[in-house]
Order: sequence, then C-alpha cells, then structure tokens
Amino acid sequence: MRIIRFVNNHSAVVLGALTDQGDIYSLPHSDFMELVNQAESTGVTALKLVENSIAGTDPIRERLDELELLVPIVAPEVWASGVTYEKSRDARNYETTNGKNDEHTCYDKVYDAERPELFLKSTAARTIGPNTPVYLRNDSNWQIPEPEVGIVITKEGRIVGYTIGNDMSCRDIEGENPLYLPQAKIWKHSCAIGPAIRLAETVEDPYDFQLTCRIFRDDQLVVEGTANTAQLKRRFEELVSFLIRDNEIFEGTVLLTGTSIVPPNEFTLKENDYIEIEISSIGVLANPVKVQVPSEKVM
Ligand code: DO4
Ligand code: MG
Repeated sequence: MRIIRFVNNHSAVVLGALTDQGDIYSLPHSDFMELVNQAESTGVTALKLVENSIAGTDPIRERLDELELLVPIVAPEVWASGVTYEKSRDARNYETTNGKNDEHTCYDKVYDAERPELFLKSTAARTIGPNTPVYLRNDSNWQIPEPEVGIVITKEGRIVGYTIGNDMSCRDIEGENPLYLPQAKIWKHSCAIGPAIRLAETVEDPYDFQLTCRIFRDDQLVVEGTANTAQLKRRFEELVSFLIRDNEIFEGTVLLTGTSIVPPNEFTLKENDYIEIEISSIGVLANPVKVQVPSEKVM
C-alpha cells in the first residue's frame, strides 16, 4: 500500500491510498503523518487504518498517470546521507582529485568511519514533487541527479515509510572543495521526492529495493543506471540513529540514504533533459530539468 497526495477535480488537495493493483482511494486524513499518528493512537497499524478507511468505498476514476501529483509529504526538512555506497565514494574521489584517484581522501575516511556523513539537504519550500522541474544552478558546469531511497521518520526516529528522492548535485562545486557541500547540494528546486510513500510495514526487505535511473535528452535515452539497496554499506536505522542524536527532528522528516547510481563522468544535465528514477514497489519519480528564469532567481 502506498500513500500519495494529489489535486482533485475540485482543486482540493487530497491524501490518497494507491493499492498494488493501481486503484486510488481518497483518504479522510489531512496528511501522511496524521494518518500514522492516528493509527498509533488507536492501536492499529497504518495499513489497517487505511484498509478500514477504504473498505466499502469506490476508487476514484483516475489512474495515477492522470492525476496532478504533489509531494507525498510536506517534509519540514529533508536530510541526506553521503558516501553510503562504494560507487559514491569512488565518484567523490574522482571529482576531488581531478580524476587521478591516487590520494586517500575524506571520502575514503567517511566510508569506513563509524559516524556516517549526514547533511541538511532541503526544506519544505525547496522540495518539489513529481513532474515539477528540478532546476540547474547557473554557476555549475557539472550537475547530476542522485537517485536515492528516502525514508520517512517520526520525531522519535521511527521509520514509517519509504519514498524516492533526487539529491541533485554539482560535482564541480563539491570537487573544488568539500566545504562547499551546502552550495553543491542546496538551491531552489534541488530536491525532488515522490510520487508515493510505501508504508514501511508493507516492505518485506528494505535491503532489496531495485533502483533505476534514466535520463532522456531530445526523447533519446542518454543515461541509464541501476543499483540495489543490498549494496548499501550501512543500515537505515543506523543512519537515523545518528541523525536524531542530540538533535530535534520533526514529524515527517525525510532522510535520503545515498546514491549508488552515478552517470558517466563526462555527463552533465542540460535544460530540457528529463529524469526518471524508479524504485521497485514505490514507483517512478519523473522531473523535467530547467534553468531558473531570471525572475525566479533567489537574490
Ligand atoms: O559528500 C558528498 C555527498 C554524497 C552524496 O550525496 C551521496 O553519496 O549520495
Ligand atoms: Mg546524495
């Protein structure tokens, strides 16, 4: 069972349940965390609460691809993990050593360290949902999407759902100096999540999510890569345990868990590219790529 948010025919924002058969039901909850909290306070699982809510009701007429989808949760903050896969360590080493890969870097160290790399990636206002453009920075010449599993957590750090995230990144800015990380990671529309949240209790094995990323240019597939969460160096609970240490985390925070799909080193995103990130049993997060128009630029 997956949870979505969409705009209905009356222009109202609705929380929806998307069944594994593709049927969509409107839910009476204002948002995903209200559903999770109501389930907890009434002593049932979120899945049971959803099943009870939709029992005896009809699905809406539209299918998923006919809906105006929104972020499945308005996450107050999106955090991200870095260098949790070998592939990311190697890519970071490549960009920070100008392709020489002959030095022991901070990325080797963090891959092996007990403490993971965690950073603040986005806030609600910067995070976009499916089909909305991700933006390119105007001061970078090497930009890529980072397809990642996103975990949705309560303020206590309980994992209640899994979604798809795109941690848009500037390889040249981070490669120039790791202290530039916030600029390499955070700008307007640099983080996309969605289209759905799979309820955690319905995921049999979170270390067997299959990820695929496709990038299209002029309707041609120009990049395709795959990965599996079996390759993840750390456990999801381990990442969360470091995130909540002496920290205040808000209900419905999303934690991106790192990338293991890196486009070829010579690739950079261009305006009008189209990115699809698919994760098995969650869905496909699709976003066009745009350059910010001057009036939208943050001054
Ligand atoms: O230090 C860089 C962050 C790397 C990252 O975002 C990732 O591994 O996904
Ligand atoms: Mg990342």
